[in-house]
Amino acid sequence: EMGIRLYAVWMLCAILLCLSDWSGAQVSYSVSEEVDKGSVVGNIAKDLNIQTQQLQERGFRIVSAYSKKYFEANLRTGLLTVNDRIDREELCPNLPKCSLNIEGLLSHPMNIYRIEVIIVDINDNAPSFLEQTHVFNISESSSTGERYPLPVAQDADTGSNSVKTYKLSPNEHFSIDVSSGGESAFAELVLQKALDREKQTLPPIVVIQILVLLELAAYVLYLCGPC
Ligand SMILES: [Ca+2]
Ligand SMILES: [Ca+2]
Ligand SMILES: [Ca+2]
Repeated sequence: EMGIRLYAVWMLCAILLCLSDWSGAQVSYSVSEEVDKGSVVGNIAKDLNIQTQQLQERGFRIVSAYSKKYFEANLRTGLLTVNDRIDREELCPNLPKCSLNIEGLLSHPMNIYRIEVIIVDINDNAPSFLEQTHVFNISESSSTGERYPLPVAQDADTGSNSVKTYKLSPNEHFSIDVSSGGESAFAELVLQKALDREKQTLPPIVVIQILVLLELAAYVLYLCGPC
């Protein structure tokens, strides 16, 4: 009975040791998303202080809970390399930060190393509007200074790679007021010159181009009388 109790205490200690080991990664790397297979992430042998000979002899391997094998360890060189496509937008949609957590295992005796790889965003998605055309119904009696919120453009990237600004092609009737706060930017059209439907000088359809992060998206603005 004493033996069982001692064993239980020993197991508890082992579990606690294991858990305390789990609290943080021993090594943290960062790599850009979408890099080629074979790109070097870091030197695990050097950073975990393991001799490359030990990697081979004790059968070092990378394990993770992910369905894809994103990384591979070269037991001869000690280098951790990219093994599969890493798409930040797929892994961490709508999240400002993204990282992959993997473990390195050594046998005889068993050692577990926690490795964190931070995935750095690249600008690989163009901003776009969900709708191709947006119709504003603006009365010709609308006074100057009136504001019309534009739909928000979407961009799967994060931070400075996401929607930053909107631009309007030069026209006499509208200006654009952009407010960019935090992760996204919003824009409003501001009526600068009253619309007069009867005047021949004004075309029935005014095309307004909105530039989103240097990408042009054509918007059509239909003008109508009191509607
Ligand atoms: Ca991507
Ligand atoms: Ca991206
Ligand atoms: Ca982008």
